Amino acid sequence: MAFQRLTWKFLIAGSKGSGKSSLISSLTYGDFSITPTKPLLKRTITKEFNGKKIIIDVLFQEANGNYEKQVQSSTAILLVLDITEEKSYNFVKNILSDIIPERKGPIFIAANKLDLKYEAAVWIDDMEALKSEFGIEYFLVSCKDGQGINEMMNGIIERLASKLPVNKLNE
Ligand SMILES: Nc1nc2c(ncn2[C@@H]2O[C@H](COP(=O)(O)OP(=O)(O)OP(=O)(O)O)[C@@H](O)[C@H]2O)c(=O)[nH]1
Ligand SMILES: [Mg+2]
Repeated sequence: MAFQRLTWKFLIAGSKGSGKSSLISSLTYGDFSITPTKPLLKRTITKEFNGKKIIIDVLFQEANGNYEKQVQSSTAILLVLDITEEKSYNFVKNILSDIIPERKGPIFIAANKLDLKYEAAVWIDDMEALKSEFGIEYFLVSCKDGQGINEMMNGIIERLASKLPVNKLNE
């Protein structure tokens, strides 16, 4: 079968301690407790679309303080918020207000620490409010116990792949 290889870079941004590094580790090592040692970690995903195999190298980069350049060079932005911290929600809301007007590319939200849902300060109604204000899809996840992580990744990949121009898949 013919195949095509693509590279996508995901920028992972969010408030301090929201779980950015943990999410990158969950997605690449399958274990949130391993501290990423490199600035970019890679996970290779193979998918089939319209009878064509595509191999995607997904690079994950944790945002630093001054991430305007990083935003410009990324395929997608994944915003991480800690559902036990209202300020983490506000942080994401502020990023969205800043970058949405300048950016057409896809943005997703990981509402993290779902294992601590009984201590949640942010819940589904808040996430729905963000979704309707900014038109952004969100996923409830826990890096700690792995809930929702694969579903999120599959959802994001499907969404991005559906935007690939069909002629790109037929090259
Ligand atoms: N209970 C729980 N703890 C989590 C989860 N994800 C991350 N943590 C913990 O939250 C803390 C912060 O996680 P990090 O991944 O270091 O967060 P970060 O956003 O990379 O933090 P900075 O790089 O310092 O901004 C650590 O103690 C993690 O173990 C989760 O899903 N559930
Ligand atoms: Mg970190």
